[in-house]
Amino acid sequence: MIGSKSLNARGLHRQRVAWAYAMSQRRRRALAGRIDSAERESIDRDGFAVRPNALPADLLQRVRDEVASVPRPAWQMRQGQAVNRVMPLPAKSDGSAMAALARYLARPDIRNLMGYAAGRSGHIVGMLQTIAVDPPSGDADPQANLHADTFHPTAKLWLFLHDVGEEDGPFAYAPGSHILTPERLEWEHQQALFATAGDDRHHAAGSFRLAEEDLPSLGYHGGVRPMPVAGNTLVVADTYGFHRRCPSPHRTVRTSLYGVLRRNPFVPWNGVDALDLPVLRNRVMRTHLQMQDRRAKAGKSIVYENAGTILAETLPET
Ligand SMILES: O=C(O)CCC(=O)C(=O)O
Ligand SMILES: [Fe+2]
Repeated sequence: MIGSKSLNARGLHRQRVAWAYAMSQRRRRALAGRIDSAERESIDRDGFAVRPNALPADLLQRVRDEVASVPRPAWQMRQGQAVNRVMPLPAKSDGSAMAALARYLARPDIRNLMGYAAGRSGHIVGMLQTIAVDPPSGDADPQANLHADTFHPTAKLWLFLHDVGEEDGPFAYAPGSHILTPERLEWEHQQALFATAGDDRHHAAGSFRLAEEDLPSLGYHGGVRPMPVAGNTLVVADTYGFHRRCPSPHRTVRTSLYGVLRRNPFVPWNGVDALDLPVLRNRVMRTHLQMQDRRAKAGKSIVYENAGTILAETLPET
């Protein structure tokens, strides 16, 4: 339906975008009093919030030690010269620092902040994520193209475990591009009409790409801001705003606690998420990845390939 040209011509996509945005803004107002006012202003204005020294020092140390020394089940996908590796977090408290990271995502301040950024609170699907980029190993990293993840407010978080410098492929975001301007709405309409015909797979799937120089034509005048960070910095972003990963000019490996909050935007209330139920909580990623293994065994196409039990920062084979 999303790809139906005749419905889109009659304004279906435009309507969906406008309605999802308006409902997200209402749900945000309901959450506004529960988050830090400086972080709220940052999300309202820029579309993201940055919190330094996010983990308590002792937990940070345990997490760093564990990531460097304890192998865990990993899955990965290669996108050109970038390898995106994920490791599910334990669903139950097992005394590990990884289990403590899963609990961190359930903290009310993190849930509310992510809910605010996403325009709807709910269960944050968490994992350890390592991005390894080795420029000679393949084509350009597709995530280095400026894009919006979907057609409505939605949130991601990265808690970077180590410093990420300007030259280390930091996250970058176009400040203010999470705001639905009349120009953006018109652009969404045009994209829906033509995207399915285009040859960019990501674009055709609804994650619309945009050339950096076209930002001003959508009413966004803040450019694209790379976000190099010190280790232990939390970045929460509404990924309806345009963002990308900066290309790494040299080989880089970057590990973070990564969280995704993406919900149906057409429901009036916050919370009420089946994924919060104890039987499902913190199991989404592992279940998804185990299903990938079953598909692989059956010879079906997969996104994430089983990488065995390894250290997060093991360099991928080229
Ligand atoms: O890894 C990054 O810096 C951004 C990747 C991205 O676009 C995403 O995770 O949605
Ligand atoms: Fe993205």
